[in-house]
Amino acid sequence: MSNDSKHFDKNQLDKNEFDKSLSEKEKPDKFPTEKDQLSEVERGILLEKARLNLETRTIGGMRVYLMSVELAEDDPSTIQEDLQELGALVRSLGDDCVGVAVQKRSKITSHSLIGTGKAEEIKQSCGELKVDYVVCDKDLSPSQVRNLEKIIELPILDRTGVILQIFRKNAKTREAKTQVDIAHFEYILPRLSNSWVAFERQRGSSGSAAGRLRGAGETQIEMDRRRIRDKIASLKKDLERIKTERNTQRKGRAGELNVVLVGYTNAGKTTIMNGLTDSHLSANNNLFETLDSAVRALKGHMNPKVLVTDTVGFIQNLPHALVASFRSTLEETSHADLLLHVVDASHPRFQEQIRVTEEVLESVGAGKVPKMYIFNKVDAVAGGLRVVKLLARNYPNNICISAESKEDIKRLRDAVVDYFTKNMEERTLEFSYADNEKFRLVYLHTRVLSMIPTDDGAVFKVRAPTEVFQRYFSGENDERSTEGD
Ligand SMILES: Nc1nc2c(ncn2[C@@H]2O[C@H](COP(=O)(O)OP(=O)(O)OP(=O)(O)O)[C@@H](O)[C@H]2O)c(=O)[nH]1
Ligand SMILES: [Mg+2]
Repeated sequence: MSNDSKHFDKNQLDKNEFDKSLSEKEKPDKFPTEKDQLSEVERGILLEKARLNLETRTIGGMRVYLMSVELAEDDPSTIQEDLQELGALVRSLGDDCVGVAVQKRSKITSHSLIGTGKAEEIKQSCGELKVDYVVCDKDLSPSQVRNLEKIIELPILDRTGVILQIFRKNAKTREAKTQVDIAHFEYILPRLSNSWVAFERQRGSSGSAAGRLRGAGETQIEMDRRRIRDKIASLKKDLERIKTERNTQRKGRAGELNVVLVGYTNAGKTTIMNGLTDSHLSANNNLFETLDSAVRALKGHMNPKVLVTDTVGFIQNLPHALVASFRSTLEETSHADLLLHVVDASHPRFQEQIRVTEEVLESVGAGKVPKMYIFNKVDAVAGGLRVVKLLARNYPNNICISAESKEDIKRLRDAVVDYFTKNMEERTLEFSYADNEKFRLVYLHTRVLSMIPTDDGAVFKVRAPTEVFQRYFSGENDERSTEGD
C-alpha cells in the first residue's frame, strides 16, 4: 500500500498520478483520448475512477474503518449484523477492518450523514489507527461523500462502492467485465458533476463571477455526462451481442434439462456445483467469489442430459446498477427447469437471506420456476441435521446437506434426478398459427422433442414438468405419450 492513499487529497493528484492510477490494460480501452490532451473533465473522470478503484488495492491489506448510523426506528442488532456483512465485504477485497463507529441520530440530512463532531472523532480515530479509507454502511449521496471527505480527509466509500469494487476484482469473462463497467459508469454518472465542479473551482477561471462559473460548469458537465452515456450505450451494445451469443448457446442446449444454483452470496453454491459436476471452480469464504456463470453436466448418466449452472450470488440491497447490468445473466434463471435455492443454514439471518433471494428471482421473472431448497452447511449448525430439519420445515421441497460430505452430494444428485424422473411428462400438443402466444410458451417452458408442421400450425412433442402443462397448456388438446424417463 502506498503512502499516497493515506494522504488522499483530490486536489493534489496530478496527471501523472492519474495515469499511474489506471492499469495499463484499462487506459486505451476506456479512455481512448490522447493522454497528453486530457481535458480537465477527463481528468475529473479519471480521478473519480481512481478514487473509487483505490488502485493500490490490488495489493490488499488496506486498513479500513466502518461507520453507520442508527435511527430511532432501527433495531440495534440489525445494524450490528449489517456491519458484520459490510466487514465481510471489505475482507473479500483483501482489506482489514480496524475500527467501527455507529452514531445514533434522529434523522439523516441530505447535507451530512453524521454530525460534524462525530466526523471529527472518526477522523481522530482513523489517524490513530492508520486507516486508509472509510466505508459507510448507508448509501451516500455525492454531496454527503464530499462533506464527509472534507472533514475526515480520507476516501469514503459507501456499501455500493465496495460491492462494485468486489465485482470489478472478480469479473473474469468479457460478459462479466462489460456488466461491471456499465454498473460502474452508472454509479459514477451522478457523482461526476461534483468532481467537475471541484476542478472548475480549482482552476479558478480567472475573473469569472460565481454565476458564470456555475453556468460554464453545467454546460461542461452536460458534455461530460453525454460522453459517459455514450460509453454506457456502446458497452450495452457489446453486452447485447454477448447475450445473443449466449441465447444461441442456450438454444443449442434446448434438448437438455437446466438446473440453476441460486442463493445468497457465500451460501455454498459453487461447492455444491463442484460436487454435483466433478468440477474445480473457485469456492471460498469471500463474498461474490463467483460472477461468471459456469455450465457443467451433472455427473452420472441421465437422459435427457442435465446441465447445472452456477451463477452470481445475491445480497440485500444489491445495487440497482448491478442488478440492471447483470439482468441478462440473472434472467437465465427464468429459463431453468429447476432452481436449486441454496441456503446457508448456519447463518443467523438465513430466513432474511431466503427472502432477499426470492425477491431478486421474482424481479427477473424466475419467481414461478420450480425450485428445491438446499439447506447447506448442516455440519456447521450446533445440533446438526436434526436442528436444520426443523429450520427447513416451512420450506416445501427441501433437502438438508453438507456440501463437504460426498454422501450428501450424492443424495442431492439423486434428488435432482428423481425430481425430473417423477415430474417430467411427455405430451403431444397441437396449435394453429393463429395462436402464436402458445408457440412462444412452448419454446420458453418445455423441451421440444419434435415439431411437425401442419396445414395451419404445428404438432409438438414435448417434455415438461406436470406443473408446466397445468400452468400454460391446461385445456389444450394434448395427448399424454409416456411417463417419466
Ligand atoms: N462448513 C461448511 N462450509 C461450507 C459448506 N459448503 C460451503 N462451505 C464453505 O462456504 C464458503 C462459501 O462457499 P462457496 O461455494 O464459495 O459459496 P457461493 O455460494 O458459491 O459464494 P459466492 O460465489 O461468493 O456467492 C466456502 O468457504 C466453503 O468452503 C458446508 O456444507 N459446510
Ligand atoms: Mg460461488
